Amino acid sequence: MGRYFQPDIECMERSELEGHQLEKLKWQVKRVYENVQMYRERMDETGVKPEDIKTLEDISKLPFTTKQDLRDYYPFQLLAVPKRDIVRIQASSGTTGKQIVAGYTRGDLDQWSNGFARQLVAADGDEKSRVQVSYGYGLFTGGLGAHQGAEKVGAMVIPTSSGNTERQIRFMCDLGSTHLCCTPSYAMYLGETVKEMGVKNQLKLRAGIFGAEPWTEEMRKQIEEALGIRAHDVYGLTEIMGPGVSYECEMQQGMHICEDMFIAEIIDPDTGEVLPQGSFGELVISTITKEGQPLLRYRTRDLCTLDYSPCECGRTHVRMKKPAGRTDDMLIIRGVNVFPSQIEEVLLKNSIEVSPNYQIIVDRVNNTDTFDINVELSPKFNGDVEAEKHKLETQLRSMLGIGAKVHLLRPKSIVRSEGKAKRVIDNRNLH
Ligand code: DLL
Repeated sequence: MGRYFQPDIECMERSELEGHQLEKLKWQVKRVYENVQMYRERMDETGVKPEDIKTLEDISKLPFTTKQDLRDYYPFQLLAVPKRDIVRIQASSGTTGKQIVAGYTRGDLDQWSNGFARQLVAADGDEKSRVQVSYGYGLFTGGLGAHQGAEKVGAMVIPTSSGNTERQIRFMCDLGSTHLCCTPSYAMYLGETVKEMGVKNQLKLRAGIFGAEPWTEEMRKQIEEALGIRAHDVYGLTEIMGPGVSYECEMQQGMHICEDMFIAEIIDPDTGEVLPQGSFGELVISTITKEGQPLLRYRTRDLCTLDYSPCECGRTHVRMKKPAGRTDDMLIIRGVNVFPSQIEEVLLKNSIEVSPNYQIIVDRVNNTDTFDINVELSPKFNGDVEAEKHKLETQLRSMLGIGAKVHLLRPKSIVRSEGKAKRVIDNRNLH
């Protein structure tokens, strides 16, 4: 069953995989202790020496790394190699705060390419595939990450980058693109435009590789339907490695983490305590083979669970469930925790009446939080607007445990995204 890019690694016996992880972890801890001042100081403070890492469980003795550390030691102080060995810089700005950078060596780029290549092959890609990369190119890791991974497989890469949507679709038809790589929100927009242009029957697309933002199972169904493809989820982050840290196989039941390169843990985001297998919590990743800017126990802020049960595809690497959101995405509205993905789930269940184009607007009036959701009606809607609004408000209240005001807008009135969608407008800090 299935096709693999690196079967000897992707399907390695777990005992062998864990042996490899321990060996690499020891190697990495020694390197960062010797070469990165921040880690040496933190380990010295807690009295942990590289020799104290004797088993995989000993990883919990090591300090965490946070995004703030990447800001504090910006741009090059976390490098474990001389700067001349860095051949690429990628960066992410985040919506708030200073930007952070990640330096990659030639070896790091090679590993990253392998990660994405595993994804492409798991999505039925090979050297005959035509891979349209509609992630943005540049400091964002999406474009170049997908590009170099697809090249590694030997596919024909079509580097359209994001934007210019009608031209994207013309290329897709003219060049017979078989695989599409972009954010799920852009895939939705492309699907909508394909329909308007009436060219669905000219597409040769088979699969899509979508990530960089949370998306729901309902959204997957809509994208698969609109473009006539199988949609795979891919995960990554600038700090660790772009797309390909984990990737979804043909079973579409969670993303296999490249465990030969990373050790994953789930912790309680409040206490930092490591949680038992199967728990929901914050994903923490240690890069055990990365050369340029290795990170120990990096707190991703992404919330998910890890599934160690065997996957029918034959891959042995653990699967992460779709991240439900981020610790810093979570909105606290009138004291209640709200994740945008919960709202999306409700809207997508009502996809006959409304489209999944929405925006959440939070503000504060007279010391009370206001909570509004703008959502577009579907072009085919011809029911009673007031009744629809009431229905959505009731469903949202039961999902979230808090009331929101729904505003139903005309189709196409919310700006479409070509990269990561901006779903939340929180004006509370402006006051
Ligand atoms: O978004 C890397 C990437 C590019 C991944 C293309 C997949 C495809 P950053 O801009 O640094 O890097 O953002 C990383 O995006 O911590 C998650 O919160 C979120 N994210 C990435 N992939 C997924 C996914 C890229 N499949 C942050 N599902 C991460 C949910 C995702 N969230």
